This record gives sequence, C-alpha cells and structure tokens, in this order.
Amino acid sequence: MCLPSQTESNTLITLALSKGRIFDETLPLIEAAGIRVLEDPNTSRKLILPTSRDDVQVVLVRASDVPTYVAQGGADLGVVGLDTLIEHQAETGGNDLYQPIDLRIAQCRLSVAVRADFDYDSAVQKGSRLRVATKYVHAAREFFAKKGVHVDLIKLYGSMELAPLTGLADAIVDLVSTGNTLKANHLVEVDHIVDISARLVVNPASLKLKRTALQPILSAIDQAVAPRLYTLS
Ligand code: PRT
Ligand code: MG
Repeated sequence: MCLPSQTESNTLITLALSKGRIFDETLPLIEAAGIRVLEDPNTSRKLILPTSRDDVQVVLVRASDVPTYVAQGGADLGVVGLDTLIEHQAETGGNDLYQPIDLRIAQCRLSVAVRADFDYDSAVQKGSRLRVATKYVHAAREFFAKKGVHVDLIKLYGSMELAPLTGLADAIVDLVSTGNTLKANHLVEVDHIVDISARLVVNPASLKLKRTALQPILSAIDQAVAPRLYTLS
C-alpha cells in the first residue's frame, strides 16, 4: 500500500490576524491571493476561521500576540502594526521574524502629546525630567534617549490620553491617526516619533519548509499592495 507522503501540496498555512482594523484592512489584500475568510469574527465566537482555500486558515489573536504566534510557529504568517513589532523586537532581541512586505494599511503615526497648557519645548530646553506614560516603552525610551531628554516611563495598557489630564504624566507617547482623540482630550501633538503601518511577518522556518505554498501567497499580496503606491502618491 502506498501512503500519501507529507508533501507541500497538503501543507496547511495559518495566518494570524487581530480583530478590528487589521482584520478589516487585510481582507482585500488576501483576497488577491484567492483567500476569502468564511466567517465574520464579529458574529462568530470561533478563534480559528476557515477560508475559501482548504490549505489556509486564519487564527484570531490579540494584536500584541501576533508577533509571538508567528515567531514561535503558532502561525506561519501574521499582520501586525510596526508599533507592536518594534516593542516585540526590543523584548526578544530582534531577528525571529521575516518581514517581507509593508502592507501600507492601518496607517498612523507614533507621537508625543502633552496638555495644551504644558510647555514641552521649554521643558526639553531646560533639561527637565519628563514623566511619560505609554504602552510603547521601548520606542519611547529610544526616542527620548536620542533627543537627550531624561524621562521616567510609566507603562500603561490603554487610555493613555488620561495620564496628562490626571497628573499621572507630563506627556504621552501614543498612536495618532486623525488627531480627534487628542483634540477631544485637550492634548496637542508636540513630537513625531515614527510613521506606522501594518507589516506582513513570516515565520523563518515556515518560509523554508513551506516555500512552495507560501511564495504564491506572498507574491499575490505584494502585487495587491504595489498598485496602491500609485494611487496614494
Ligand atoms: O485594542 P487592543 O488592546 O486589543 O489592541 P490594539 O490597540 O493593539 O489593536 P487595534 O486593533 O486597536 O490596533 C491595531 C493596530 O492598528 C495598531 O497596532 C496600529 O498599528 C494600527 N492603528 C492605526 C491604530 C490606529 N491607527 C489608531 N488610531 N491603533 C490605534 N489607534 C488608536 C490610538 O491608540 C488612539 O487611541 O486610535 C486613537 C487615535 O486615533 P485618532 O484618529 O483619534 O487620532
Ligand atoms: Mg486598540
């Protein structure tokens, strides 16, 4: 009897996504690779979602868990914001993820913001020590170190905007898109740290062992992203 061999033709590809804007904005890009997610994560309670391709499944994880899933082989591919990727790489020492494509989705910027009545420039010039609240402690530490500003970092997991309003911090480092959240909380953007977009990340071992299955998916996604360069510019 001839048993089917474990060939690449029956390889299962697992893509890690987080619910919300990353999931929503990734859908059109993976459709270019013939991958349509068959269940709506907003109504389904499933964490593993089937797709229109038998050889591809989507797993739903927290945004900050995507790099860990992909690096540790819980998923072959993932989509993650550069903000989250910077923090992951600082914690793990880098290099555990292959990053072939800037997907140019979920775009925003990482910025420093303060209360409208706080004179950031003069505090910086005077060499004052700033209390900075953020979820992005690694990016913030590096930014202020390069700028020569002494900071006490306060790690928060959400609602950063509240910190300067309650006296917890002088400044925050957070993501800004339209600027409406800052404005609604009487905060102003005073420094720009880095432009953010979502990145496709790939497990390096998967790339070697599942190359035949992965390469066409990566190429189709890459093609789906590239034309946006023209429409955006
Ligand atoms: O929410 P959860 O704790 O589960 O995880 P998460 O916040 O990491 O996930 P999610 O889905 O909120 O964000 C996923 C990724 O989307 C982030 O890692 C960013 O790369 C990207 N992204 C793009 C944003 C924004 N734009 C954005 N505007 N993530 C968050 N925001 C928030 C920001 O933190 C602030 O509270 O929106 C608010 C500012 O928006 P504006 O438009 O008012 O300026
Ligand atoms: Mg969020």
